[in-house]
Amino acid sequence: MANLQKYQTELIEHGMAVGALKFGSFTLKSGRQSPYFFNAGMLASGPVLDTLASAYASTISESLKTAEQGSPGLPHFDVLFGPAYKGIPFAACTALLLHRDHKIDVGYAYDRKEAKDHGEGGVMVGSDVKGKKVLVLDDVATAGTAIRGAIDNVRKAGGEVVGAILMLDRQEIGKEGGSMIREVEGLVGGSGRVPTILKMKDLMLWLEQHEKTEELKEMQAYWDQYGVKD
Ligand code: OMP
Repeated sequence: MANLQKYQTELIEHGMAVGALKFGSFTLKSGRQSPYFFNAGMLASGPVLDTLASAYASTISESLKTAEQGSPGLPHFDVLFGPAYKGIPFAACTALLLHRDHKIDVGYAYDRKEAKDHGEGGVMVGSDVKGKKVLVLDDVATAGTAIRGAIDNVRKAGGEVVGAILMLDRQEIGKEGGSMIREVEGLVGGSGRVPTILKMKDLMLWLEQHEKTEELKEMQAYWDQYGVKD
């Protein structure tokens, strides 16, 4: 079985230490009863933001390299877009680390939840996305509603969405029975265009490696019922 990258293990363990990643019983937006929940809003200190943004930056950098070598991955982009609210600090910090640690220089942008009718006006803030290649950043995707909304907003502002980067792909089947990630990949240009730091299967691998048998059993049962088998 493949091993976890260092930045993946760090995000899992740091996420658990600050209470953002929990195992137990949680009701999701979809109504499903889940044995785990990752609340990215709790990744709210300098050190844990460092862990998260480093993981986003490494995942983006690896995916760009993969594409350069001719395999499915992210194409070159100009602007990293983080939707309000949580996406804003995450995109800003990731843009900074892409520059500092990976020598990848991009702008960053975000939107407002409510349009402003004075000053600069509009809903978009930061680097202009109009006519630019944009990578959309988001935290957790289950059915893909949040990430689809962010993609739409960038398009309305004239940006060309060339990919999306997620913190966690829960790898769940949607209402129509298909894979959410495949659908979102289809929206942004195809295979490899939606890299993720973590997938549900990575969390299961970590539980297995740490002999967390009870949690792993609950995760396996949930996977059997709702996991994407592709
Ligand atoms: P979708 O919009 O269906 O993809 O679900 C993403 C949203 O689910 C997130 O923005 C959260 O509001 C919520 N969520 C989490 O944050 N963490 C989880 O582990 C699971 C969910 C969820 O409710 O599915």
